[in-house]
Amino acid sequence: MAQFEEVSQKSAVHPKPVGLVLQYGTAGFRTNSKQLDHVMFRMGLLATLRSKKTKATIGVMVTASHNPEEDNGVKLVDPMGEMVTPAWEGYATQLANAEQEELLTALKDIIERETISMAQEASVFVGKDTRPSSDSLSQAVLDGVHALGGHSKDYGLVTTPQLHYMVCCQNTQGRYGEATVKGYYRKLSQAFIQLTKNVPNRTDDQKALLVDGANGIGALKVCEMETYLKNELQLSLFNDGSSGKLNHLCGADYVKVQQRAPKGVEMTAGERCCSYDGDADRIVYYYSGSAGRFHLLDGDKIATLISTYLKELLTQAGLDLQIAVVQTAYANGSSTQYLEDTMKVIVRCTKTGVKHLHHAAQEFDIGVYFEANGHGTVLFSKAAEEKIQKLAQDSNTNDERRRAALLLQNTVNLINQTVGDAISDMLLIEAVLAIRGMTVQQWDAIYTDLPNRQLKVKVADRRVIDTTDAERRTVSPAGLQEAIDSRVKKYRQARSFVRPSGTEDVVRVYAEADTQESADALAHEVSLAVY
Ligand code: NG1
Ligand code: ZN
Repeated sequence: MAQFEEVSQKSAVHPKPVGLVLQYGTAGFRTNSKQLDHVMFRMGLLATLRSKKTKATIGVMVTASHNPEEDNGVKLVDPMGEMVTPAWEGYATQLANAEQEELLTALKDIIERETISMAQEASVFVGKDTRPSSDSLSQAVLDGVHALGGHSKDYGLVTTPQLHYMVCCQNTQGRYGEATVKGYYRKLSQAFIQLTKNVPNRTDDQKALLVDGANGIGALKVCEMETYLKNELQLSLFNDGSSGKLNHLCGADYVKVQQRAPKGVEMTAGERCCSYDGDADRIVYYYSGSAGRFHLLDGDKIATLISTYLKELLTQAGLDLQIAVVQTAYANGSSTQYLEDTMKVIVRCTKTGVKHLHHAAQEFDIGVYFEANGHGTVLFSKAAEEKIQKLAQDSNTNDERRRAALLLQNTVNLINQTVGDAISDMLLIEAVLAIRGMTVQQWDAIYTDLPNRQLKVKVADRRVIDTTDAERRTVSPAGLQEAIDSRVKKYRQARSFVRPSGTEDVVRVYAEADTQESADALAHEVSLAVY
């Protein structure tokens, strides 16, 4: 077929280095950008097949998120803006690893297994982050799409959540919003302005927020959005990409893992600050307390703030909707305890990786999910959205209930339900703080984090570690879990686990305990047990 001839010809321009094997992991393919040209071309092919199969628009995002600037990566986005299914992750791995002469066979194998009609039209949206390598790599994706006769729309520089949003808008015929970057700004800023407009006496200080853009795409996009916010939020942007290197000594991952302020942010005591990661799908907050002590408000604190706010509104609105918070093993023990014991909300723990959290959150009327690293969002079931909307429009209801329903309605509009979104989350957090009249210190004081430490350990083969119970325990190699247990026993309020990373060639170690010294010592001892 002519189509396959074109694939053959074009794939020769994007050759695969012989013997190179890559895995579609937690966040798609991710490695040094020099190894990715063939993968990008092939993901263009695969996205086109996925589009034919689903008869919907598929997204391809070129980014390596918080990884160093030299890396890059690619992730496919399914029709409703979610991650692709496990079977297709498998196809992605097969296709990426097929040697040059096996490519057509691998492609035809997928077509056959999925009974794809090649006559079906295909549409693929492509986006990229600000890495120098992203230009040519996104071009390789487009080459792949065109080689199989697919239609493409190149959004160019967008955040990962913006691309997810575009895909969802497109596939819901505009019901979710308009599939343009401007449409995204308009929807979110209108919801934010509606939410904050009746907050009495918001001072300039309360409207001020310091933003660390990680020298990435988020910096660029939040600048574009600022005019839409009509001074209701006054942002001071640092690490805007004009001089510093992407994610270098800055960004959400650096701040979370190092538990310190990013380079380049001039913060004075008590000022609210936040950091995005390299593709703006994560956010963490922080401030400098008395005596310059650094206070971090991570994904767990964000989930707590948002779920407390939503629960209060549901009570005021008299809506009987079930709310749950979904976390991973990395959630601070104090947050889980607070949510379950004080807030009395359902808490679920899933494996690391947004797709797991997202799926678990879909099981509830309202599912708030956040990874401790600041990746998360809120999902509303269709029925929940309808109930909220109905009440908001019901002129017979009393003022308090109606007010709560209107707040809930605008909250729904402010949230990017397709995936964690630093810009949308930031606006939501700012709105919640304003509505509840809370300072960042009061938010921080909701509960006190247990001191914790995260370490990375390089091992010969990280895949020998197998885990269970949402990655909180290891089942192999033999003896490792017992070794961890015996070390944990020595400390108070302690917990520790290890798991192979899905995005880096390392084993991650997490430990928490009653003091920082104990958490550090425990993490260190457990890393030694991993070798
Ligand atoms: P890995 O490398 O599998 O730990 C990291 C994050 C995940 C997720 C992915 C994708 C931690 C401990 N892990 O995964 O939560 O965000 O990257 O970006 O933060
Ligand atoms: Zn990211």
